[in-house]
Amino acid sequence: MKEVAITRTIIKNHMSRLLDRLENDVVIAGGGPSGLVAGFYLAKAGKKVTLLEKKLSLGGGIWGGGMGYKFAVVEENALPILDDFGIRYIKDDNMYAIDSIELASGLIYGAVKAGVEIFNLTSVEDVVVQDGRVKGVVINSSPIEIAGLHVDPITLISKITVDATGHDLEVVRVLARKNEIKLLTPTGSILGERSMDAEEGEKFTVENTGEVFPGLYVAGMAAVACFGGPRMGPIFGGMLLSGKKLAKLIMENLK
Ligand code: 48F
Repeated sequence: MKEVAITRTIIKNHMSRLLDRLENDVVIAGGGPSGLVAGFYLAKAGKKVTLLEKKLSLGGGIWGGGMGYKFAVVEENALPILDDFGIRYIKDDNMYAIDSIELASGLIYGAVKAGVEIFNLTSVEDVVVQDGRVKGVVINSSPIEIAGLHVDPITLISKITVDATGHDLEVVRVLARKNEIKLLTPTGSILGERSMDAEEGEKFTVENTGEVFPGLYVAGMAAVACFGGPRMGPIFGGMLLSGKKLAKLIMENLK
């Protein structure tokens, strides 16, 4: 029967992809701009990268531009990244405007084509910690999590784990809550996001992209929330540059 063939094809393909990703070079939590860009460059460099997104669709905060007006903005320093993805932009004043639909879909498609294995509807709810190091993620199905069902999670192992979960900083938060540890921040704790300052926020994001605990890195708004920087609204250059810097740092670490 055709119905059996359809179901078998779906289950077989999904399971073979998932089984291939039980051990990874890099696992990225969060499919916003910083996570997608980091995954793209790491996969292009030949690393085995798995990206987990808790929602149905990826792209994080890109889709709505600013207050639902569908344009995102970058400055000149982010253009080489857009060029690598083949995403178009329009020069406007000293800014570059990008249709947020093209930005989100272009980053997602670029990451997939580069070889990032993406699982949506998958929530990172905890990390694996052994010998003072993060060694992977604990995951569950988002619908199970949303329903609040008591169903145990499963784990994926990785040499490097990335928190790219945006403003909520979900991975670092659970690590800090459950373990008596000091983060590699100035106070050893999470410093929290500050109010808007677009210029400073962009710089801060890139500068603070990096390792926050052995085996665990932060990028994008997660880096801002972790290290106590200002938010920056719908300017996205810092997010893209953060993803690219993260890929470089991880490549050096994995050598
Ligand atoms: O929020 P998000 O787009 O993060 P980002 O890459 O970019 C921030 C900008 O979009 C914007 C901004 C620009 O100036 O301020 O906000 O830092 O994407 C984060 C993604 O992570 C997912 C979430 O659904 C979103 O798509 N996410 C959050 N928590 C989890 C998660 C989790 N526990 N497991 C998996 N995915």
